[in-house]
Amino acid sequence: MTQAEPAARRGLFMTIEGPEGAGKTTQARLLYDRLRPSYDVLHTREPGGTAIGERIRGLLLDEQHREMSPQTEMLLFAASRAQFVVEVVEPALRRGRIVLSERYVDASLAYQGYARGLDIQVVRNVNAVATRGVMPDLTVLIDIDPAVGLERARLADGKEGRRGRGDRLEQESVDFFVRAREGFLTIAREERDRVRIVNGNRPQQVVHDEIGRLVEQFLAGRGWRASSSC
Ligand code: Z5A
Repeated sequence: MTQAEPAARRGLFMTIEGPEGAGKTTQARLLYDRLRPSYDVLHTREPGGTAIGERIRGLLLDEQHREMSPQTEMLLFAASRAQFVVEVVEPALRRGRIVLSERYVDASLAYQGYARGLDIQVVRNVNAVATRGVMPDLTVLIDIDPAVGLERARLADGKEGRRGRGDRLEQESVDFFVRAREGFLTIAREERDRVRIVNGNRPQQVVHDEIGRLVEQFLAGRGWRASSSC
């Protein structure tokens, strides 16, 4: 008779959020490089490379879709997220991996809820359906003055010719991004155990040192020891 395999420990789900140009991609890469020698980490960002999610993202960001209603926008982000959860997040968590994602439900609460003006509870409910209740164990919110973030993103676009004059969302007014930032800060105040705020208005390495320490303390608190998991 063969003995049953011990069940793999469920992984950990971490997200990085913040306004446009806050440094999410920069910090996610640095954090991934710091963790991966000792942990089995998946670095991803919505829509996570799913074929369906990529098609939806194209619809969402197409600057010609100016007539898109706020409800359509919310539902499309949620639909993309539903596929991301099923194809990317849940399989990795089942395998005991650490999932590090740039953006998730908080982005919809901040942008479609607080900035666009949709009812926050409706956005929560729609996303509860989309994610089947899969929420991050830890969220790092990189906070930054939206004007600084937008300028950084504009300079990055200029250097790399990445996004031309900006996608549909990037063409919103500064007020829109100010409301989104307030939304992120409100979520952080309401969910202090999950969401940790890091000041993104400092040099990259300083921001990284703080995030790295914070995440390592979190992992140790959950019983994840370096090199014990891979
Ligand atoms: N959106 C939504 O409305 N609802 C949703 O549910 C979701 C998203 C998921 C695309 O999101 C749009 O969709 C976005 C939110 C909305 N709307 N807008 N606008 P996205 O996540 O794909 O893209 P993003 O938020 O626009 O990310 P980003 O512009 O790529 O920014 P970032 O990742 O935070 O920053 P970065 O790429 O790491 O850095 C930007 C530049 O700043 C780059 O040149 C860096 O070298 C530089 N940088 C980074 N850190 C620093 C520091 N510390 N100092 C100086 N310079 C720095």
